[in-house]
Amino acid sequence: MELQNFIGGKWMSNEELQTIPVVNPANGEQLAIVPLSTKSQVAEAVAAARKAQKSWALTPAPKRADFLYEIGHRLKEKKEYLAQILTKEMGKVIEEARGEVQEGIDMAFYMAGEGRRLFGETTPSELADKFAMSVRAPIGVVGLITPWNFPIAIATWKSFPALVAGNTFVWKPATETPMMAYEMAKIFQEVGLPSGVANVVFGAGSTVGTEIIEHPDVKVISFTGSTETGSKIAELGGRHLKKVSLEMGGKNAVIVMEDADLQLAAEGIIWSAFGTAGQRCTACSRVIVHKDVKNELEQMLVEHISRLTIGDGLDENNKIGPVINGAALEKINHYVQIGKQEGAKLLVGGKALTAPPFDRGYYYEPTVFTDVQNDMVIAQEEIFGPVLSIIEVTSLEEAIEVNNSVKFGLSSSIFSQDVNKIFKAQRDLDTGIVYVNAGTTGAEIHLPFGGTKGTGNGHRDSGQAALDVYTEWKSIYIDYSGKLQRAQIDTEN
Ligand code: UN1
Repeated sequence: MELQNFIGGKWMSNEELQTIPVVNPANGEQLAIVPLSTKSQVAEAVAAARKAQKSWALTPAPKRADFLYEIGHRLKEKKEYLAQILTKEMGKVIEEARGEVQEGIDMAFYMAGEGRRLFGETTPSELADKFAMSVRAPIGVVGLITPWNFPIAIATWKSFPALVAGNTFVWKPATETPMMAYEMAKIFQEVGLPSGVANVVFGAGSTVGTEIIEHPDVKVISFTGSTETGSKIAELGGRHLKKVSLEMGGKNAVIVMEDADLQLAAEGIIWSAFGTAGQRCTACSRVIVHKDVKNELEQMLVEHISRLTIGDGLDENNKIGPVINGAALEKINHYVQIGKQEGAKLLVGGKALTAPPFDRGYYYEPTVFTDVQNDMVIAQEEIFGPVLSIIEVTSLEEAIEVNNSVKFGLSSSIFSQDVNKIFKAQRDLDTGIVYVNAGTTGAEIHLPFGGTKGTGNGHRDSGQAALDVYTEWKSIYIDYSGKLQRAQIDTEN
């Protein structure tokens, strides 16, 4: 299969473009080839998006939303087909792939509903016979740069609010997962989205992304990915005065207090640490546990891990699939070696799986370090793999301090049955998402998604908050007094 750019409603030829293979991380098989676009494809896509934007913005929002309903229905019809492709190109196990496609379906219907809301505000004017209101105005062409770990869900978090608000977009999907973007483009075409409203440009490295960010006709950039790339985008976007929305790394923790339901906590930790092979920005990579229950919790975790089946995600029995590629496997292993050198105690795991049937894919054992000190590298940096660090504390205050001591602030969780501890924790945990008696993953699409500190730059994906990224507030004053009323003239003195 040969993937093609989708620009101005057309499939573009790959002639004169270099192509690279798309590989199944479960077994190294080639799934497709994908073109590496250059500056001129990006320019073409932006031109198409710009040309389409005016009439798209003038299309009534409920009519724009009708396309999203249609897209939602198509996603629903194709759910199993898409989930299979997703598992093949990204590696996550099939039940998670289905769940991810479902996130996209939910987002389609949720944002479609927005077509009949997109609420503005009316407010009294300071002056008589004057009406004041503010409305959400579309911004123009937006650039979307999306990651490989949630190739469809995250794309819908960004593209659907952008569309319903009256913007058009140029989307650069992750190099590793272009097939989901290709399938989305097919759906955009099938539902008859006007030409140029949605454009997909494939690429690798920073060429396409840089071009999108620097192009003067792209007004908003929405990015999810690593903190390293995000900071570069912020700098480049800042230089060109772009509105930039960034969703980046996490070092998410589960806090387990002495009064917690330990079995529930262990299950929550296992799911959020090792689901998606730990490759979620919301993944739990630290357990901050009260000393009184540390040993018991560790035993439960080891027990649970012994039952986790690893392998190709297409096999319904497997709970953990491969990591995305060889470079990711090496990076994970590198952190594990650092952990050992730093003196953390390896409780379980610690190796890549290289014997058959794992030898052709990229598999890493679920790994747990204990007796981790908070200043160790493995306790501070994002590993983005199935590696968990256990840190012991003696009070809730200490647990919160440890949680907040990292440079990220995406998700956190507390297991406790004490209502006072729970309320204090939800207030003081410095993350954009807080869970009580649940793991750190599983954010729902109708709530704001994002984090504090190094995780983001104040914007949010999902929920109503996403509309703030893709709209500009416009304040409108209508004077119906029939005379010139001079505002802010102080006549009393
Ligand atoms: C991500 O890892 O970037 O909350 C997104 C969750 C999912 C989304 C994760 N709904 O874990």
